[in-house]
Amino acid sequence: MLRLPMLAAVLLLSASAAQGSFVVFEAAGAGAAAITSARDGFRTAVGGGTSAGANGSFGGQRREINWDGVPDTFADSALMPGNFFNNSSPRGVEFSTPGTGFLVSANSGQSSPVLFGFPTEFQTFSAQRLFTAVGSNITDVSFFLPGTSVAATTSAFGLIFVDVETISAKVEFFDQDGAAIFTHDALQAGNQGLSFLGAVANAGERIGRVRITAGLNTITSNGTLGNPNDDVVVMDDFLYAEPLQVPEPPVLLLLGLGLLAGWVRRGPRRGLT
Ligand SMILES: [Ca+2]
Ligand SMILES: [Ca+2]
Ligand SMILES: [Ca+2]
Repeated sequence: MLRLPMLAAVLLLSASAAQGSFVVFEAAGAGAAAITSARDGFRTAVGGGTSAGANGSFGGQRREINWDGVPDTFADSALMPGNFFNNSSPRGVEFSTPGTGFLVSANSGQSSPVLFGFPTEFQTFSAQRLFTAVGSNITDVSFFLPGTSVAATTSAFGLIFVDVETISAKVEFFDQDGAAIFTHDALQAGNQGLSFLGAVANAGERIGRVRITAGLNTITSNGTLGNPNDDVVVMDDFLYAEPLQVPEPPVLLLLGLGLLAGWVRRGPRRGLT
């Protein structure tokens, strides 16, 4: 009599595992103090030391990007190449967008105004630079074995949004086959506020791509929005677990598939006549 309920329970467990199972860390408020403990909780869950080593690696468990070390030559008004943080500074991520590129905000003293030209809308979590896609609210993050073109996955991703004033910012995770495994909206922080949103896999899920939606508006250039009405949102620090190589199929399995393919082409062996 127990078999059917047990089977149902097993099926339910399988279904929830297929949806992905992530621990969420989130907070929002007027300034850095409001989100630091959520950021620190995410850091602790991922692991790693307290100060970054070479290429932003925290003991091989975590990497972070705060944009602040991007050189002036790749900052506003110049675009930052989408592969900067895999080629120039090998942290194992590359960015793409349906827009026209990526902008890292200017430091004071550069010819472009700081904070993308919106000093009453934005602030930094880590001074001085912020990050945005240009002409789009979408940033896709793909993972690589740092410094190579070898596809990788991660187990955790988090970031800081700036100026989330409506339900207008979110992250979506996809596995290495492109299946959606997680989505979560960022908390609202009010004008010029900061929102932290991070999620850590707790059942072995691997993230092959992260899609970040930052606001309903876009930045088209310093001081210029896509439209005068919708909520504009930009980004500061990215944090993620060390990208690891996607495992190759086992050699024996490949060998078996090769033999099977040969058998299908030739048909079963019928002797030597
Ligand atoms: Ca920064
Ligand atoms: Ca605002
Ligand atoms: Ca806003």
